[in-house]
Amino acid sequence: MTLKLFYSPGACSLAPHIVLEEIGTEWEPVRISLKEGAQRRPEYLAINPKGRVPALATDQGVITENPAILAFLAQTFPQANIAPVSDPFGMAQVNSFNGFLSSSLHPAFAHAFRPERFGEGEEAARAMRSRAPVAVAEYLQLAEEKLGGNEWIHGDYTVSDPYLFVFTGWAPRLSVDMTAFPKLQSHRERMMQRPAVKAALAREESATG
Ligand SMILES: N[C@@H](CCC(=O)N[C@@H](CS)C(=O)NCC(=O)O)C(=O)O
Repeated sequence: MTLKLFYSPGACSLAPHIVLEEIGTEWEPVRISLKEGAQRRPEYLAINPKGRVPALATDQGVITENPAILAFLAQTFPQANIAPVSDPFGMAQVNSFNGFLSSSLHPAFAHAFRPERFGEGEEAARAMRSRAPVAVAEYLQLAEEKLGGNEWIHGDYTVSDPYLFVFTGWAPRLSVDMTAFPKLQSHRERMMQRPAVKAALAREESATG
């Protein structure tokens, strides 16, 4: 299977980036700089007409949307043990949490990062920027409670953990006080110890990776 991940440093594409490192299969990273607006260039729109990262090119075609990419990787590489792929209820839990991240937590950040997408004018933008950290904190509280006394969000390590890691990394950009979420902070520290996380972050931070 030939796999190509289109990612941008620091974006939500970090989740499948880490997962590909966990799997250890051969794959090709393709950097799409959001800073430079590369996601809106015709050559990338031909890959993902939505103009967003991540996109995963496979032998069968392109997959977009984090929850779909993460489930595909877990199911394609069951030996990597990154989701309970043969347990429908367990898999539903993973997809449910990933759906929550993609449809609630991520858009809460988007209201601060890209307010022009949701309302017109400076007043609307100001209102969204001021409300976004409150919504983010509410959603992080739900994740904090779900984590409970476990090391990983579903007990065992799954694709949900790198996906959550993306957003706990973004929270300080909205001045969300992460000391209010000690379990999520420990989760972040555990994630940072993983060789796959170190490798993905090193690639994203390098000028050429
Ligand atoms: N629902 C999509 C969201 C993807 C998304 O919004 N990606 C952001 C980066 S985190 C992006 O590409 N933004 C570029 C833009 O909005 O122009 C997913 O979960 O994959």
